[in-house]
Amino acid sequence: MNMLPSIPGIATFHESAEGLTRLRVTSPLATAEIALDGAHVTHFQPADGAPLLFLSRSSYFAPGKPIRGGIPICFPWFGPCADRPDLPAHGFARIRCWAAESLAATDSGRVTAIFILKSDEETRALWPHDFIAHLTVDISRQLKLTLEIENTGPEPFQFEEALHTYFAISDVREVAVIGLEGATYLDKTDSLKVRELGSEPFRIVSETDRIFPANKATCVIDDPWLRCQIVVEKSGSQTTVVWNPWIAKSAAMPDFGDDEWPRMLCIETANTGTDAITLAPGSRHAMSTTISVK
Ligand code: TA6
Repeated sequence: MNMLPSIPGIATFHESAEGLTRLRVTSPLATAEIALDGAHVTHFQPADGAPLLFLSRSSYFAPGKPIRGGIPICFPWFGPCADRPDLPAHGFARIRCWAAESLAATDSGRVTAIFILKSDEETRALWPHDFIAHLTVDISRQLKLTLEIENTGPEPFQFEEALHTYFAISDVREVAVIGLEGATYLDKTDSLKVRELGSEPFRIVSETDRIFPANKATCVIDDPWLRCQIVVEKSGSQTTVVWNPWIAKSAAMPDFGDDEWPRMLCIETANTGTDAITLAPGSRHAMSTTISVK
């Protein structure tokens, strides 16, 4: 249950029929929406621009169910849990209800919301460590998310994380991804084989699920039909993941329309695998992604 007051006309909390609490931002600079479940940004649209985030029309919107689209938070593991395959994919942060800790707006309409998730008995049963997670959502003509993890326990722990952003595009067969030229990647569609991109901007021509380790590059989605470029900058992140399910995988996902795959592309800001973070007791780690249009 949210206890934070709204900012009338700028940032207001709403309870949905399914029991989800959402923060709706309508500022002169942008509109946005964040579900407290998963501290999940489900919508971002800069003023005089198009929505930048994809959201499946078939997505679940129910407590404990991941939302398909927007910016899911993957923590404390990415993908299946290595030693507990029975546990939810991508960790539990995206299926837990976070609390809104603070909300502020400037005179120019820039809105900053901070959400918090603390370890408890339920999380410790899934992952035996104590932590505090903060997600700061900074909304202006651009969108900046910062995920900060603090180790509040007595022992070091290692975690993976991702801001698993689904971008709204015109047609995945027409866009190019700039910034990863020549980069090494692990191909999840082919037993994690290690491959290298060519010198041309990266185009999607089939199911694509690639992990780029030790990669700090800014990525740009060049969308000729929308006549825009979506810029994805990041800090505190060594892994980039690029994903499009294409035809067969889309048909296998109950919370994703069979015909939706052309209109989305995930460019994920992450720390996974060999880039996983080890945190000493009392220390913190922050990872940010900044999304803008040029
Ligand atoms: O980031 C790509 C990926 O790991 C894919 O392998 C696919 O599983 C995708 O995430 C979506 O995962 P989800 O658990 O949300 O269906």
